[in-house]
Amino acid sequence: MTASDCLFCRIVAGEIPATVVRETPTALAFRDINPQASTHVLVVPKSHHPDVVALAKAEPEALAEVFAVAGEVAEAEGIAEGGYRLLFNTGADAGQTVFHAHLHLLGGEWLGGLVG
Ligand code: IU
Repeated sequence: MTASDCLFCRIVAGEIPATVVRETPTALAFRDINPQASTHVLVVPKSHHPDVVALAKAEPEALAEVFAVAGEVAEAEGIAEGGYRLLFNTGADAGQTVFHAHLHLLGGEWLGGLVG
């Protein structure tokens, strides 16, 4: 499933350039163009789902693959031991701007506490 007007579908299709750091048959990891930490990588399922909940319902195995790829990227980036943050913005109030599910992998520095 792809959407011709979806930015991340177009990156997956190779129509828009991105700095790809890992690829599997169902997922793609590439560097965020506006990094919010020393390491900021986005991991997306290759198929189009507007957010992570839709992805979980339609293709739970692809969601598991997204997390597995994030772990592999963290290892490759050398941040696995220090720790990192994985998050999905879901919906406009959370700041989601690209409506193709994507996992943010952030790390390489102290990120602060998210709550409390
Ligand atoms: P959000 O969770 O939807 O807010 O995250 C979208 C991210 O996509 C955001 O961090 C952007 O910097 C990033 N991004 C990108 O990596 N490449 C692009 O061409 C565009 C946005 I547009």
